Amino acid sequence: MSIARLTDAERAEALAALPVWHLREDGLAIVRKLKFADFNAAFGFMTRVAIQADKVDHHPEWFNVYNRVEITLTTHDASGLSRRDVEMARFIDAIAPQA
Ligand code: HBI
Repeated sequence: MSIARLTDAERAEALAALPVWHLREDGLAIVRKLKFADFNAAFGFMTRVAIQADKVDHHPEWFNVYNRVEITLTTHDASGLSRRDVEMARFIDAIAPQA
């Protein structure tokens, strides 16, 4: 399914509203690093994200070791960032433990 890549202005606006995410050096993805109480909490979080990802057909690229999770969001079909990444980041921020 084709989806529009965010313009530079849209990307800057989106990032301003996602302060705990940073833009990957190539500008094509956003990244957030999270730390949980333990592995059980981290994997429970990942399970909730996985269910949402499948529901909206938009899947993160992520890394987990013990209580740490690193999430990268990009839209393969847009070869960069799309509104689907912003929507998934907002979902993640809503369920992540508050720092
Ligand atoms: N997930 N992050 C991400 N980016 C995509 O472009 C994407 C996806 N999940 C499924 C999906 N696209 C489908 O629309 C097919 O293109 C695989």
